[in-house]
Amino acid sequence: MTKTPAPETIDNAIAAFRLAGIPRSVNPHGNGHINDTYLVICDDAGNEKKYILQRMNHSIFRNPQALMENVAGVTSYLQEKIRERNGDPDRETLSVIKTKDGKNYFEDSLHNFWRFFPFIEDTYCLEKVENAGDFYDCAQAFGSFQRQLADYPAETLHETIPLFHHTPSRFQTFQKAVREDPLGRADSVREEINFALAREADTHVLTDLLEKGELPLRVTHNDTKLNNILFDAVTKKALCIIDLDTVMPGLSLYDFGDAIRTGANTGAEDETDLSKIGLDLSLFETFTAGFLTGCAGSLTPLEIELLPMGAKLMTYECGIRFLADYLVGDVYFKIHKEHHNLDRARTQFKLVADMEAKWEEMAEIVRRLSR
Ligand code: ADP
Ligand code: GN1
Ligand code: MG
Repeated sequence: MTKTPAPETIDNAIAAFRLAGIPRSVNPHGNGHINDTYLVICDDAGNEKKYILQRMNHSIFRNPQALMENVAGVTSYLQEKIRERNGDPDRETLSVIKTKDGKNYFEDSLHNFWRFFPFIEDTYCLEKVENAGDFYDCAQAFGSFQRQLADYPAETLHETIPLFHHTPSRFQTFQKAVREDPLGRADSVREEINFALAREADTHVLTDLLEKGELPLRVTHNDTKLNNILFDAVTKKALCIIDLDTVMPGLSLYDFGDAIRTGANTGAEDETDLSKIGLDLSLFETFTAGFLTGCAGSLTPLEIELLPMGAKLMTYECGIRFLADYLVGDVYFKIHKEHHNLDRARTQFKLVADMEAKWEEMAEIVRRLSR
């Protein structure tokens, strides 16, 4: 992908879609690490109409067409479920806007891939948990997202990023980055590298159980960070789960773990003062309770027992992904300052260490809530 698309490239993309009104402004929007997201405001006979335009990151998502088939399939399926329970399908899930020639994405002459969603009005998303109630809601929403997709035809889903949460493969990629060390950065981060290497045995705990058939493969979101959920500005309730690019078969523990990694951390993902980073046990408990309710009895006893492991492994995996990206020159995650990925890796490892220190308490919380 080229760095920032030229304004005429963006205009060209906008012109390809069926929108209501005349586009008046286009501005970068949100804090995602992967796609380029813009808020497009149109004037529709005096009324403002807002849209989300995204340039998909096709160096990460190698097959944008397959990805959009997943997103279109999952969103229309969810819309149907929402209609059945008399909800609002225009607000409780995304919908894909078609191009003028009826496709759900547009490829321009520079091989950029673009898509449009209606902007869901009167919503906000959280970068940090502000109160426990929000986090409980979020947990319930992610749990019920998974439950709603339980009978989705999983065989029709394309694997948009192969081995996305296969931690042993992530570990191999990390080892390769350390070995090759193309920027000569490894010596300056030995402590972090050693922290990661010392935990190799953990990397295959979940995948081993999956391979042995002891953990069920489900349709999961796989990127359940806090800012991938929109809250309703009026009711303050979790409204809509977004960022559906990685909806694929996966483990429930991935969705649980990634949300704990982002929401139950006492500090931000890129906090440089590591004394601010730790696991908030009370938020861990809140999220666990909400997730169990959202999953409505669908988790197996082994899945429940392994919830702390899901939290630790997703945090660890994200840490080795950030550190590997730092070592190879920041080619995957968007960075906004020098060493950003290193800062991010450090918070993840600090959080892993804190989870290890609080392991028994985490296990006890899960036991208590599942009795
Ligand atoms: P990325 O994959 O880069 O994380 P996202 O799809 O998560 O991209 O979008 C980035 C941000 O844009 C979200 O965190 C959210 O703030 C905002 N956003 C995305 N889609 C919508 C939408 N349909 N309505 C309102 N806000 C949205
Ligand atoms: C990315 O797209 P975004 O910002 O919601 C990444 C996740 C990481 C996360 C770390 C497709 O999520 O896997 O956990 O950054 N998404 C992809 O913040 O790689
Ligand atoms: Mg996102």
